[in-house]
Amino acid sequence: MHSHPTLYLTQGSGNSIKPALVVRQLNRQVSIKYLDVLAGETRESAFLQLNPLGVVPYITLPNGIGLGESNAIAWYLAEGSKLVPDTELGRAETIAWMNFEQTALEANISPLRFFTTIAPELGAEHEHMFPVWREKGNGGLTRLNDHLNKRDFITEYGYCVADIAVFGYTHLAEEAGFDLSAYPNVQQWINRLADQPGYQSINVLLDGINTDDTSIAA
Ligand SMILES: N[C@@H](CCC(=O)N[C@@H](CS)C(=O)NCC(=O)O)C(=O)O
Repeated sequence: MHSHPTLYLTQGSGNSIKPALVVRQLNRQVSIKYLDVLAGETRESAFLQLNPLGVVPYITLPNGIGLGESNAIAWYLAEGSKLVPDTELGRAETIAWMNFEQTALEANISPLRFFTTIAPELGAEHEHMFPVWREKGNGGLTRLNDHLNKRDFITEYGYCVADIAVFGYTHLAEEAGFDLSAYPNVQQWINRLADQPGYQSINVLLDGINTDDTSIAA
């Protein structure tokens, strides 16, 4: 029986960095377990018993309850901290932008990155979707760039889990072939997030080292 949550992640994932960044920035006590998606570990029965959807990130709590969805997990880990807005509007805006991230950004940037950069050998049967993902992803980035005009962070509240959620795949968009120089407000916001205390880049944050009942804080 663990005394604190176990967070299941995979390396290189813009979804996995969201809860991992919250853990790092707030020094939350969690155990970390990495699963190798390409090796099929997310579809092995031991993990499917925890999360029937067979995807990471996922978190199991000491009471046995599990929670999926990167944005929900990031919010859960940030609850009660300055990373969750303390205004009703700030929290509602956070939900709105988390939904936008999943539908307009992640849904397009993530598969395009996966099938062109991470596992191009699996991409052939999805090639007909590449232009669709590219057009929709550019639409999402245009909307985000407009939103960030004269605005430092996603919500009026300031740096919070909404920024972390939207950052997840947006900062990896060039690995999917998107040209972020066309979105200068997005680029500046990415740099602003990388300047936040406790920030670590994806390869440092998702280092692949399992931790057991210890903080992953350095
Ligand atoms: N909407 C989910 C997406 C989770 C997801 O698709 N995770 C991928 C890695 S980024 C995965 O675990 N894939 C493994 C598989 O499909 O077997 C979230 O935001 O957490």
